[in-house]
Amino acid sequence: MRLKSFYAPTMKEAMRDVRRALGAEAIIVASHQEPNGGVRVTAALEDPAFLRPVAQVSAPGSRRTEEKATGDEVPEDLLTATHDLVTEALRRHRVPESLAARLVAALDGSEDPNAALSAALNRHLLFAPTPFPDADGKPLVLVGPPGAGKTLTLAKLATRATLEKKLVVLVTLDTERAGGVEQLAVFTRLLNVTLEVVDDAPALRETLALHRRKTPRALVLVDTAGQNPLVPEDVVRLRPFLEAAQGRVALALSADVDPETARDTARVFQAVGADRVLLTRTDLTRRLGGVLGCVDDLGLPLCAWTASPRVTEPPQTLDAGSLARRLLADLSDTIKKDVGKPGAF
Ligand SMILES: Nc1nc2c(ncn2[C@@H]2O[C@H](COP(=O)(O)OP(=O)(O)OP(=O)(O)O)[C@@H](O)[C@H]2O)c(=O)[nH]1
Ligand SMILES: [Mg+2]
Repeated sequence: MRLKSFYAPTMKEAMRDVRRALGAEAIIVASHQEPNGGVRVTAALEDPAFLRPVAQVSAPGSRRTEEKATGDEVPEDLLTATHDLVTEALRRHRVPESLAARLVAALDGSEDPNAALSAALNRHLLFAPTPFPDADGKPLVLVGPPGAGKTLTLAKLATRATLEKKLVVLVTLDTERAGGVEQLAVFTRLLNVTLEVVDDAPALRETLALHRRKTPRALVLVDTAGQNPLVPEDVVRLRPFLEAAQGRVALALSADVDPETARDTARVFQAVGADRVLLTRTDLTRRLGGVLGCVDDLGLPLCAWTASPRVTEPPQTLDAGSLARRLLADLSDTIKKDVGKPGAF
């Protein structure tokens, strides 16, 4: 995607210039009232050919963008446009001001907004390798509040691994809640995967040791009962299980919770050993700012995300590049609906 800013005394004239220079396909990315009373419109086009020299579009005397032939030099207005686009994307996602300001300040001047935002995210947020167990042979334990998506995420991982003809062992500690075991049993029956139901930490240790001996190459996925983060004594009950598992402990954090709830939740689970965040339910919100502010505050790395209730759609790696693409893609999706309605900005 290429970006360009246009200045004109009125919105109508700026839009006319955009259409003249970039054609009807242009996507309006942002518009701002300038302090001098003019208007600045940032527009984008998927086709990089729009930087071809075109006829003069500025009226004499107005502060408008001059079109520029393609060349090595990055046009000044493209840099401004990247800055505008990222700022707008972060604003729409309600990224907390302090994090947004640091990200914008870290934009490296790349004319590609994805690359620029990705570099800035890499600088200011932490990303861990996915805890998918085939990465290092350790079990993956998912912890989190009720309904965060732990069981579905593990079922997704088991489904993908089974399709790849890998051996999978699912262990559930969710024995108290009515239907907790049955929910996983349905998946494991369908997938023909071993399900171990474990009540206490010594049993977990023995079960895992047994599988390490019997099926050392199996992916071991451990589901836990949802714990209320507002009752820290409940969350602390996880500790002996996590010590027994000696695995990777990821917090399943639902992206569609408010920022304070995300922070309260992550803090409590981090205290018992969760060392990375797997974002769930990301398709249920347009605002990732709350969870991004939370991982920023707590210094917790992000590792993966889910974006579908379907068990056949596996979690994806969440790194700076994929996060930048999501933040900016959401912007262009909403903007496409608003094209031709500059007042919407
Ligand atoms: N749309 C969507 N729904 C999801 C996603 N992840 C989980 N869900 C839904 O969220 C609900 C809760 O998911 P579960 O996997 O049962 O959550 P849990 O963390 O195991 O919950 P407890 O066992 O009660 O602690 C279910 O309706 C899932 O289908 C996701 O990425 N997108
Ligand atoms: Mg569950």
